[in-house]
Amino acid sequence: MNEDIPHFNGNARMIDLPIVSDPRGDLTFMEGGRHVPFDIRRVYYLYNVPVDSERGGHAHRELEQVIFALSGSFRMKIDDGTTQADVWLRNPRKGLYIKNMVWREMDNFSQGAVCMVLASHFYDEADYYRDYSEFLAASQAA
Ligand code: T46
Repeated sequence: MNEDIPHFNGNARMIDLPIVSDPRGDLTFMEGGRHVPFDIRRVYYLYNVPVDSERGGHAHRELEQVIFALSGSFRMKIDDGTTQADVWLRNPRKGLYIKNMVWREMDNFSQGAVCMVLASHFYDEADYYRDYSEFLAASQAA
């Protein structure tokens, strides 16, 4: 069952994926437009991340994403300009859906953590807010 992040009004929520388990191990799958609420245009992953690394520190004008810890764990700090929350990702079948206009920061990577991201658009640097005050002004004007 998918669960809302309190007070995020659908701008962020957890997505639970199916699991098929048998004595050979577990299998999880995701389908664009079904488990993931957009057509998947891009997949990327972060790995070999030093445990003291901090990533993110931006928001997106249009991009929607679902973020998974395929292995290990890390913290996502999310902020839609009004509400802030900390979400720990550590289960490969539970992804964090983040709509556009949500600032995110990532830290507390465990040794060997692998972060996989499904994205609704191709990479476009013009889609990024990398300055928090610019993001905040835009989110409050909306
Ligand atoms: C996000 C978090 C979870 C590309 O060339 N193609 C890509 O698809 C991506 C994602 C990045 N890049 C280039 C752009 C930068 O020169 O790779 C470099 C590092 O990107 P960035 O500093 O944005 O990486 P993170 O880990 O801080 O953020 C990324 C995503 O950009 C972001 O959307 O939500 O992962």
